[in-house]
Amino acid sequence: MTASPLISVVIPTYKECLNIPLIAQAIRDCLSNVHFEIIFVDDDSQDGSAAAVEALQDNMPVSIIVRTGVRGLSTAVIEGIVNARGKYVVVMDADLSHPASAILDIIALLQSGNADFVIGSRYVDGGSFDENWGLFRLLNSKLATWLAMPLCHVKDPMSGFFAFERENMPPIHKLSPVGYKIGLEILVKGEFSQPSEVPIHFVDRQHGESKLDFKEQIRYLKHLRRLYQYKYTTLAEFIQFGIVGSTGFIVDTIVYFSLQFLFGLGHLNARALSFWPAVTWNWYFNRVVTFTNSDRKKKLKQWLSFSVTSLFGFAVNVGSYRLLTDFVPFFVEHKFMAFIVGVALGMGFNFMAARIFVFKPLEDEMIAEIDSQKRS
Ligand SMILES: Nc1nc2c(ncn2[C@@H]2O[C@H](COP(=O)(O)OP(=O)(O)O)[C@@H](O)[C@H]2O)c(=O)[nH]1
Ligand SMILES: [Mg+2]
Repeated sequence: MTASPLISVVIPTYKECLNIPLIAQAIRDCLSNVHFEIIFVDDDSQDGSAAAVEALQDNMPVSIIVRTGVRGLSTAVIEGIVNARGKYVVVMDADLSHPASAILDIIALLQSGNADFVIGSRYVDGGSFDENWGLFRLLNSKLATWLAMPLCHVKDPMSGFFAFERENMPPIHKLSPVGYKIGLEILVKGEFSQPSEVPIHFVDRQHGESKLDFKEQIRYLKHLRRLYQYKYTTLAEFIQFGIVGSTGFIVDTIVYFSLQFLFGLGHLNARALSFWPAVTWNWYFNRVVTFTNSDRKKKLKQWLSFSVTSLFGFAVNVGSYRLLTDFVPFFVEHKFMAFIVGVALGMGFNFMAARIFVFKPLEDEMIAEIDSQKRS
């Protein structure tokens, strides 16, 4: 086996046979003095991509992995990285949108020790993209970028052009990319502390079609949710718990009034009964939305323990209201403030009890496994 290359360029491809020789040649021209390899990872395009790579093999160190029966940019990139041998891995698109001429700048930045993850970026000073981006495409890209900002401190986290030292690749079992943005996934889960960006001019593709469609954008939102859940677990859960709780409050209110006005129940009975549909609603949506990364307990048992903790939470809510309005002069005057404090305390109690007793968190490995089962 020959010595390991300095740089492995990983290129996911799907129906890019026209672009393959062009991108390979561009990389070779730019890396003429460097030991490199190019790994194409193709999802069985059947358009002559494999033959196009073979035709190049006499002239340069290129290889192609053809995956059959699977599709997906992110998993293709992971597969390429797993098979890479270089000290540094560069991931880029095949469609010539990413300039090969930036690779050496990117590697130099990694070698300087001033960065541990480098992005070829459209949005830093000196970066740009083709003029003909319509307003919608621009807004779309900006919004998507903006949503990812709190996860990582870079201007172009959506870029598909990025590089890092191969030994810093996060463990595969931690990765659960649901869509296109494998760079963002690696950046967040690899816990890189010095991400940095090199400006590039992003060129629109000349050959072939973009595979980024509306479905991919929805997947991106799901992916973001998971990354937030990963990075800011408790805060993300608390916010979702709050949203679920507010919708549960609406259910509670509707049932409370319906029982009285449609079924003629007294207000105390209505109050006691409306608690149950509301608590069931909250349990269900906390199970499928808020605490998706939790122990998959049997439904009935979990519903019961959720109901019990919610009853305690309700007691905390009403009990604190009672205490404040009986004993604290400020709240005697401002009863609605006591009501708010009671709701907040009850919700805080409910959240902690739900987290600790009802929806126990799973290990990262288990979460990744469940994600991959869902995907397959
Ligand atoms: N292996 C593989 N590559 C893909 C897949 N989807 C897209 N790609 C490649 O990933 C890169 C980026 O895709 P592209 O369609 O250009 O997305 P865009 O640049 O966001 O419009 C290109 O090199 C594509 O050929 C896929 O399902 N599998
Ligand atoms: Mg592209």
